Amino acid sequence: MFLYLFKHSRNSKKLDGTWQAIPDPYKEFKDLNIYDPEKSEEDGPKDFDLENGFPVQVPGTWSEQLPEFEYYEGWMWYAKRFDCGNEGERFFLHFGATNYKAEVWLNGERLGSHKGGFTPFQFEVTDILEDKENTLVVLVDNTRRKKGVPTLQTDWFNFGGINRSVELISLPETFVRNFRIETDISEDEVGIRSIAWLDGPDTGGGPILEIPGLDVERKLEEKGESRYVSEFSIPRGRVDLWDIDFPKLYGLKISCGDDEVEDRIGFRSIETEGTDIILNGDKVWLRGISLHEEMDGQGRTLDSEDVRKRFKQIKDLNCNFARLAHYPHTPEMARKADEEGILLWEEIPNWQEISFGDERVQDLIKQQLGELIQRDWNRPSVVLWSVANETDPDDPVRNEVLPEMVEYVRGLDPSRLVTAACFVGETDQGNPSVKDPLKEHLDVVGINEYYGWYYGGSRDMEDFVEDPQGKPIVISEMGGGAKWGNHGSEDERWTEEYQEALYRNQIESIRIKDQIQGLSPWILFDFRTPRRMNEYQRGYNRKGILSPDGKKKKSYYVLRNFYDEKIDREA
Ligand code: GCB
Repeated sequence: MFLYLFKHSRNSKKLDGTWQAIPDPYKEFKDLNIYDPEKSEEDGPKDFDLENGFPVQVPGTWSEQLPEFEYYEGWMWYAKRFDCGNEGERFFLHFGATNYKAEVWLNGERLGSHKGGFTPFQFEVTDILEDKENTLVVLVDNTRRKKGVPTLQTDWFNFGGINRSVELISLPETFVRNFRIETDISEDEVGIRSIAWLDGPDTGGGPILEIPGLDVERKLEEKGESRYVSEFSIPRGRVDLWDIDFPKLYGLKISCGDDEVEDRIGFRSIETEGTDIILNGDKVWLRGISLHEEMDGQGRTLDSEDVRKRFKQIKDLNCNFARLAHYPHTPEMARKADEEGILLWEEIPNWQEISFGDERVQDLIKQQLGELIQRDWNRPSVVLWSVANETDPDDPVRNEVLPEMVEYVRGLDPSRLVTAACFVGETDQGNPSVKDPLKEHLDVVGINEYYGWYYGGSRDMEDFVEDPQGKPIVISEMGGGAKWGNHGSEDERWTEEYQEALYRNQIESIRIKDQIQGLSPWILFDFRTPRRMNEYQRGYNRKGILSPDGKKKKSYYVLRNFYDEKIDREA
């Protein structure tokens, strides 16, 4: 099993800042022959000079920083010089996210490559790293691929670049590679199972887990293959559970020899019971919103202030839930959600026309699921892993592969619920229903429905056929487009009034359905996409209830009032 190197709280040096970037649209340079430190101008003119490329900021996207390369999809060579400047016995280069493919060289040696634009990856560089003047070269390729995840078509902008930080992590020879905390909560006690994985030569002693707020100090016992485990329980009355109204976090430390990691964790249970979703033993209705990871003018590079702004928008809307669509967002989102008491749905870009029959694509799906899950599996806010969005329920290959992915997720993390965003189906009588056979394999069924926008009327969900024996349903998308400031009648598409009426009617139709246990409309704010170019869109999907710069459309208030009422009823 691939094991993500836990990065939070580590001794690391950020390699962010200005890098050199050189576009290579003809894919001329292969295997780093673009970079020849020995070559000088006397050997002839240099057409590509990595010492002197376009200056770009990392983290960041060239699509926003180099106007002449806004829509460019292809190869971009990145280079950065750095001194090590850190003490340590082992060193790793950590990339938060590079879209889509990255191939990496340090001091002329190829470290490897990684596919997938939103998940982290790492290379050990202990034997290659110099104290001074290291040259790091990254070939970033954001070419869309038929056999990629996502595939050729998406409804979001293909921001190319090194979109999250690059860091040099220094570690002792043996270190804690990752850990997972699982909880089992009963009336009398909170059972805690902690697993830690070590990397490096056996130093004799196992890792020690400390949770000072609960007076816990436990030595983990070796279970083979560098895996260490401890199981114990604490009287229920001594533990404050993590909950949406009281997101209690406890400091945690795992140490082993010279290594130590710190985190803040929460104890909570999440399960389903019939058609209900149950958090810490109580039914919870998911008052949610979907969102992309995007900031106007910055692509998908968010700093902590941006994350704070997003959560303010989410909280102001009276949400207790957010769907982080359609790919893994920065890990800071889940850390903030932990603090704010917002439940999260996380997913990978397994979106629409994926080539499910291809084994390499299946491996890519698993790889991205693994990278996301091992990154965020200690976040109490994350309650749902989603395996796919709007894939074809009539494709027999898909119907074999996706259940395997569901099981793969459960194998990696047995403590959370598994979902997928399915297309809404229809009964033979033409009533909305869930027909996707994948529902049998999921814990919670997400359905995307666009009644009143792409088809049907905005009240059609009134006829939704419920299955009292079925599973909880969350409407994972519904909505329609409106340009902020464009006013007219309720019948005129693209007006705020049309969108407002659509929200009102949709909400009236689903609020009376017992099986529907949550809603995350599409979407919090308008986002960039090259597929939407009409006079109201001009490169933006306008289904946001906020404009890209946060101005509220009329639909915003409809949703906020609905959630407000829901809270009142719960109280
Ligand atoms: C969907 C997709 C989402 C699109 C949205 C739309 O069903 O899941 O990625 O952006 O519809 O606006 O059409």
